[in-house]
Amino acid sequence: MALLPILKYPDPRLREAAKPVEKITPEILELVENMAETMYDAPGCGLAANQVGVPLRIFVIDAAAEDEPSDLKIFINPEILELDGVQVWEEGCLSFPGATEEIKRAERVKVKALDRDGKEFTLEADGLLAVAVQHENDHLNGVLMIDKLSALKKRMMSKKVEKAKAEARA
Ligand code: K1U
Ligand code: ZN
Repeated sequence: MALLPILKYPDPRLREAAKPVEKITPEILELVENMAETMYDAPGCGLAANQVGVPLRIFVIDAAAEDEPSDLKIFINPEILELDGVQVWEEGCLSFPGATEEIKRAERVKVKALDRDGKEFTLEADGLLAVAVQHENDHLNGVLMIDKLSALKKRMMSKKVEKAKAEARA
């Protein structure tokens, strides 16, 4: 297993829409394992393949609370089927180090995807898991949380990211 470098805003590769996985090969399974390891190491509760420079429609999520056992979910070729209600969550993003913002999203989501065995499943989620599914699915479409902010908050977020990147380099 290996840790993968996470692309940081404004890397243009974060804006490219990811392509469907045609076949679940051993290389895809190795990528999924490395993505999970990278997510836990960051730490984060989600990671999309294009955040590690692989433009394929894959994301991983573990939205288990700290006092619960881990619950890794793998989504290959996910499709959001239903969105319902509204919730506001203080979101972070591993591609925006040092910045969080309140983002409005659907309260409940129904999503279908393939698991690591290529078997289709449907998941209905609310709370943090619903937020994470929407956040990661946005990544696969090249959409970032900064796109959902006012012009003023966009500028503030960009500055926070540049500061965090400079601190990480120092
Ligand atoms: O996609 C990403 O950049 C990961 C991101 C996903 C996310 C999930 C839920 C709400 C908003 C965003 C994160 O994991 S942000 C960091 C985070 O949620 C976290 C940080 C430390 C410990 C546990 C979770
Ligand atoms: Zn993100």
